[in-house]
Amino acid sequence: MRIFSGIQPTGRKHLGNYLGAIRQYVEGQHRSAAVGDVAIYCIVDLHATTVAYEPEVLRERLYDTTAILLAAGLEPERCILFRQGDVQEHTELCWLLTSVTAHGELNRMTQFKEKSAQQRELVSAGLFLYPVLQAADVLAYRAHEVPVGDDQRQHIELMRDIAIRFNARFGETLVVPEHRIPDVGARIMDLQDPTKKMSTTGGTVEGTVYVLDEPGAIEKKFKRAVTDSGSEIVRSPDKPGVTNLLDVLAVARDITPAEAEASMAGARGYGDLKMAVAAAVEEMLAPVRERYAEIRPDEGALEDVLAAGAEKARAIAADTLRDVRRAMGVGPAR
Ligand code: AQP
Repeated sequence: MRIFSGIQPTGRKHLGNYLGAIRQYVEGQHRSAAVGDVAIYCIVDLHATTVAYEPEVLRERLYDTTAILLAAGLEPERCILFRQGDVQEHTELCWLLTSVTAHGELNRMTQFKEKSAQQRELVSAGLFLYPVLQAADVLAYRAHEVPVGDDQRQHIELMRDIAIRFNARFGETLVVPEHRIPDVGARIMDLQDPTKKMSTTGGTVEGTVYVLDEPGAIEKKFKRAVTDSGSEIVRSPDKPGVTNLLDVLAVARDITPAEAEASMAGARGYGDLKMAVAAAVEEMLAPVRERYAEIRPDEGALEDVLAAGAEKARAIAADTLRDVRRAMGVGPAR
């Protein structure tokens, strides 16, 4: 069972990233190791260049994200953690896969539509090709499983279609991966607008809880969370605010949503729910924040982790690329 996932070096990772993806990464590294395989996690700096960015800031944010992942529990001895730009096979495979990707498919990607609408100066061709590079990331490692949040469902479907089409056209070469989207926590909503997902670029500042937020900030954001009419603390489609809070409470406490609901039976109102969620999230994130403070200053050590990870990743990806080139008739026959 080989697991692969990528995460953007946006630095300020939020609660959605943590519950939808990062916690799954930590669990996945143990599950993979238990069956003699390896989980591979990549910080996707090349993806981050598809929208407006500052080069110096990108490098800083990459270290921030690396430190967050290590602080959350990734162990470089148990998994492969590396920087996408260090393994050139990703970009080569991206190009090769464009030959089995339909232009119309890329045009239908909702993330492209949303992100291109946000760009002020340039909608880059890289943004359009983003899902193909993402497919290359996963397919280069012949991964079976991709832990992601719900917003990545469409991209995973596309990468499956790309792999299936490649195998049909050039012969069985690539593994068709499955997504792993958690039952609860796959779509954490913005606390100020619970009809929108918590997001790095599209959300509200007050409605976004960051992994590195101090306890006071976390409490303030939950206290001000937008809830719904009525006072019943139940999960229901017409109560998106309360449902979101109960989901966060459930995953933070490692209980089911039904148990989270039951635990609030004696609550006096939404205020009690907000305080309970804030406390559970603070407790969950405190150790991550503390470890981050220890790990982040040593950029040399972070570079060492990334370089060692890249070497291991390159060995696997180079093997796949050799097969892909051969199957496609690119380069010499042997
Ligand atoms: N709200 C969310 N709930 C659950 N999971 C989420 N993810 C993102 N938002 C939520 C999952 O986090 C992983 C990393 O996402 P990314 O690499 O795309 O990082 P990002 O760009 O900083 O995250 P955002 O918030 O998704 O950015 P925007 O909205 O600006 O594009 C992925 O597995 C994702 O599913």
